[in-house]
Amino acid sequence: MGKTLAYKILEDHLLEGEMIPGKEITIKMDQTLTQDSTGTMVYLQLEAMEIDKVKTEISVAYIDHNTLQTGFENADDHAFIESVAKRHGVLFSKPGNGICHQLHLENYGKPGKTLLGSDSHTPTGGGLGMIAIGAGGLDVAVAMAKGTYSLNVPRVVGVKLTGKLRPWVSAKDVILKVLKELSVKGGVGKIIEYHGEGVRSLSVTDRATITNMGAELGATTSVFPSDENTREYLRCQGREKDFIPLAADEDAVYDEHLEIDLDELEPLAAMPHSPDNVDSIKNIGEIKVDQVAIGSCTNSSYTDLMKVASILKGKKVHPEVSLVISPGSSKIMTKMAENGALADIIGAGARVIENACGPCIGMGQSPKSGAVSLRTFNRNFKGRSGTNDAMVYLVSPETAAISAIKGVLTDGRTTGDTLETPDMPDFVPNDNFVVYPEGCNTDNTKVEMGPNIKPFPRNKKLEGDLKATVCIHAGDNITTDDIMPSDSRLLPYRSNVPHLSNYCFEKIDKDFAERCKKAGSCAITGGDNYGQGSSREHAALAPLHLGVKFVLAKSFARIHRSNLINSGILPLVFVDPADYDTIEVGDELILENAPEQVMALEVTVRNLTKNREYKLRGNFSDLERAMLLAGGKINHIKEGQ
Ligand code: MIC
Ligand code: SF4
Repeated sequence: MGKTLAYKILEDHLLEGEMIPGKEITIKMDQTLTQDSTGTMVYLQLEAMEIDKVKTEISVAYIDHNTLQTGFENADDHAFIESVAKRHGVLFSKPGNGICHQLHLENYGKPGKTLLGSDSHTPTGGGLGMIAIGAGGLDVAVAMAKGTYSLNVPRVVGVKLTGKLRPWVSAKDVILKVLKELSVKGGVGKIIEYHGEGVRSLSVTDRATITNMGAELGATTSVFPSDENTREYLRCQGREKDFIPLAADEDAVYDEHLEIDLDELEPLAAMPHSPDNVDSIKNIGEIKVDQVAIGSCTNSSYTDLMKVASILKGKKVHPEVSLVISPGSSKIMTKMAENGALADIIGAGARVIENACGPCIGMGQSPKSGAVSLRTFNRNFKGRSGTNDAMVYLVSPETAAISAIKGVLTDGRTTGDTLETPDMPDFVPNDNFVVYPEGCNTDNTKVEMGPNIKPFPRNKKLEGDLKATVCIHAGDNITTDDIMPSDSRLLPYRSNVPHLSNYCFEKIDKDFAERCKKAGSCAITGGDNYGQGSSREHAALAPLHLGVKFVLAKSFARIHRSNLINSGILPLVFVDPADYDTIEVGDELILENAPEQVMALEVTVRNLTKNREYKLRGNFSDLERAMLLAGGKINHIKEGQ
């Protein structure tokens, strides 16, 4: 029986366990990446593990999320990360160099390697034929300390691509189509593997756009074969030596199938407020646009921005539109300065901002009240732009640029204009933004700790009965942006969980934190796909600080479920989803003899207020059980030392 590419790479890295879907395996992690907003926790945890050098082939600490530095807090975080990176042999990418995923693709990603990143969009590396997985910070800290990562073996969805994309239709439309078909929870527990002759027509940056937004499917990761396009991409980056060809066997067997004819695809948009709320631009119609934002780890590559520049050249941004562009990396910005494309963009009236995440994570450029904002980003959750009533649509760079000129959402094909895909130039290697840790070690490098950096919260050993008051009864598809909002006001406090926890669930229930403080011991209930989106473990750490003991939901998103377990909070799934409807805020719940129940297949929680009994499942692996009993991952590691 032929093998999928995903399983070939996983088997190549297998240290423990068997490749049986749903079973836990431990794999060797070749590379890790962190970014600043999850990074402070990662490096606090790494320090707590008291290791010397990291065990990976390469680990990189990027600064790209909070680069505004409106107070001392961010600069202190950056200095802290840089100092810990030096102590443990981690490369440090200074702010201004670009967005972690774009930079990792350009400089360090290699076909056939594994990568774990403390950011949900780490699967961008799948565009290069890597198994690249997003995880909570603590998992990444452990991957650095031990060079390993444990996960449940995913099933593999084969997406067969045929045909070739037409002008004005792009990689973003491919992934929007997949999202329309599979939904934001369609990828949970799965790897999305692309194959078929259509793959050949997609560049590595096109592929990276597609694997990047596999995160929005909830998938463990997404992967493309490594072929001549991969070799060409690596050659342009001065790294042809890193190329190896990789593909699934001809007769590979996939667990599920999807087929997309690229010839038939049309420009699409994800409408407010979910990446899977997709329709064609033709059907949505010419809605008036107030803001257009181009960039983010999804669509800020050289080829994306060159297409944008060619659309804008000699034209004028519509008077009622604010167009803002954030390039993916310093290399891309440099090239576009050299070849004149930057002048074309600025000449048209676009605002060019720093090579960073910027508006994608609400760090500036919040649109005006009630605005329609077209973004080439990957998430349009309500309020994420920083403006709660903004209507954010996710579109391709081509659609964004032409709409910025016309002032209305526009299907570029209706303009009759031609649009060529630019060739990739040879980039001149430049590592002036990178600080190498050579010569530094734990003895000669001091940790720089600013006053805003507080210790990360630790749970206690699981003991006795867990009695808890329901402090929020949340709905379906709750995002980690809902649980722990992040914007220019809150991002500076990612290293200060006690402060951050005051804003937990703020956007959907502003009284949550106070209610928890009153209750002392609390529970959360949620619907389907609870905790989708970002990898931020703050969405588990803030509830931990507020006294949350367990979360009962219809189903969980992968990374958040792991983050809860890592924090010693029990994620439990209703056996009968109808039980969810019988719960209200204020109900008193009890999970008797918690340590014994955690070891069983089914858990019983009693609702003392409603006099009901609920059956729930944890589906915990042995390792997860051990972590829950110890009160979280760090405690479990310490016990073993
Ligand atoms: C995001 O896109 O939501 C983020 C900000 O990059 C997060 C990480 C974080 O919350 O710091 C992610 O995707 O994991
Ligand atoms: Fe940064 Fe946005 Fe990508 Fe997250 S999704 S890593 S905030 S650019």
